Amino acid sequence: MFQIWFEANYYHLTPGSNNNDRLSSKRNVPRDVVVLYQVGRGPRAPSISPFPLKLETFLRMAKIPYMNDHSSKFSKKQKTPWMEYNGVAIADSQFCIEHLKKETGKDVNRHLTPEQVGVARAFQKLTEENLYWTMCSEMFGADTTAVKSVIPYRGIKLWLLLSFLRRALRKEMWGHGIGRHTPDEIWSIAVGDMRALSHFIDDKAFLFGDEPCEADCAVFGMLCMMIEHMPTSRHERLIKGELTNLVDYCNRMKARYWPDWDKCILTGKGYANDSGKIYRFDN
Ligand SMILES: N[C@@H](CCC(=O)N[C@@H](CS)C(=O)NCC(=O)O)C(=O)O
Repeated sequence: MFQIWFEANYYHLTPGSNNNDRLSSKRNVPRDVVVLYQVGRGPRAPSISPFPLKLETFLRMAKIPYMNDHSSKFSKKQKTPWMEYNGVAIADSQFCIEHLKKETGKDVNRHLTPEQVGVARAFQKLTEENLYWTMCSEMFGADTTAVKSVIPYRGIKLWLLLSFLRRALRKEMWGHGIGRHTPDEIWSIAVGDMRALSHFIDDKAFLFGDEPCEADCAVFGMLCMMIEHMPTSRHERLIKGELTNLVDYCNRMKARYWPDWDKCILTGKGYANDSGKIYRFDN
């Protein structure tokens, strides 16, 4: 979440009226292969942001071939991630998923009842539109240990970046509304959300039993940030200390969709920059 805004604002954003202006290259992308534009890999999880990790996990779950573009180029909405599919650019992880479902006919929610689809959406929104902001507040609050553990800079560069991100984040959190609460109130929201997830998952393998669904991608992406990229934070301590079924849940998702996890994280054994490598999970 840091490098992102910095790079977006200082290096990569160019005015453009539609996403297609942003399609990077004349490179040959085979038909039906997604190009996933995201920031570089993270030190302990395959992304430093929950949303690219959600989308990449969905591509694996739905067995849609893809390649990454780690150039950190942002979408026309000035966010990451976004994707290119058969020459069309789509911004926002969820709109990417909706577009791919329509184009490919793949549905990873087939096994859910309409009631479960409703509950899945509610938990996804709790995670992405509420819990996420409590994480931003925690990372850019008084204790910056977590954010420093993922920023690759030191000294003045680190200070400048942190100051810039803090200012940008404060504005966004105020606009969202969460930034108008006290730190204790924000923490109480975070605890309520994390406990709700933990209670709902309980001892199930995934959100709705033995078969994962689309919302699992979003929940997994967010929980991985707390577990891997927020060291010493209250979020990490609560999950690892008390809500340990959430750690087990992430480990199951990892085992199922990320057998190459170590190769996709900067500190992993065998890490390799995979920009342009085509992933196929169709067997
Ligand atoms: N709804 C979007 C959210 C994406 C998002 O918020 N990405 C963050 C990175 S964690 C971002 O790009 N923030 C830049 C900004 O808000 O300026 C999605 O699902 O793709």
